[in-house]
Amino acid sequence: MSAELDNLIDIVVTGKIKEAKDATQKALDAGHAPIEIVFDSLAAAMEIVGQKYAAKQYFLPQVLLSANTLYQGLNLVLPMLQAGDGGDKGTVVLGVVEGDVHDIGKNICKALLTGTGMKVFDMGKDVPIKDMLQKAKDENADIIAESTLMTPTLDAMKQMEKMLKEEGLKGKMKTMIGGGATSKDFADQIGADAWTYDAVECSKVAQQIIAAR
Ligand code: B12
Repeated sequence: MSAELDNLIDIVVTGKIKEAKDATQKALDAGHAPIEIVFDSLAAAMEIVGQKYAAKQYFLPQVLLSANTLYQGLNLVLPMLQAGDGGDKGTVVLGVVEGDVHDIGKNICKALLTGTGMKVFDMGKDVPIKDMLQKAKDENADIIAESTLMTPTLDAMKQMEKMLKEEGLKGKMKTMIGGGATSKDFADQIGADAWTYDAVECSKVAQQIIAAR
């Protein structure tokens, strides 16, 4: 770790929103790679925030402030990761499922998937499954990638598998799921084609799926 990365963690955890962009720039200037800043500072800070929330040291307003602070830095580094924008190495429809607004992880996945040269249609957050499926059909997507961090919204992912089967698309369009509420076991249980723990693995597994087509 370094003083720049540590400083950025502190800024996000304590919600010093006005300082986040400059601190991110300083970390870049000090030679840290964008991916390092994303995982070792920004995502690491959110983990600390999550622990504080779970321990009731932080409440929703602080969590929201930290998330907004994080975005000041993330918006600077994510474009650097998605240099391959508009590529033709496969098509992905990506979104956070209906009922869930947690979109930080999904946005990191988007940047890394785009960086591999895939065309990524980002449906945003709180997206009805039927809209995601419709978009996947319209764009003839190779992969539908769904994110959720909440247990009550897991059912939407199950619904997606059901709808794909009903429409005869299961297997033709591959599903990838991720986000804190998901697991490999859950993916196996609902019949999703892939699950990964983080965004780096997400882009690797997506490439493997496309290569196997
Ligand atoms: C930040 C945050 C918020 C912010 C979100 C801001 C935003 N724009 O995203 C705000 C303040 C809005 C928020 C609101 C709420 N939150 Co909240 N929040 C968090 C917190 C602290 C951090 C989440 C985060 O951003 N992590 C950092 C990112 C980088 O990690 P990530 O999303 O997991 O993504 C990585 C991987 O999972 C993976 N990945 C992610 N998506 C995908 C997709 C695919 C396809 C793949 C392959 C991989 C993949 O790659 C990513 C990068 O490596 C978590 C705590 C925690 N431990 O997660 C709680 C947490 C998720 N929240 C929780 C709750 C309950 C809520 C609220 C319901 C609270 C309330 N009472 O209103 C609301 C939800 C409202 C709604 N309907 O969605 C709970 C969920 C519990 C559960 N299991 O259901 C958690 C776990 C906190 C807790 N311990 O209780 N929250």
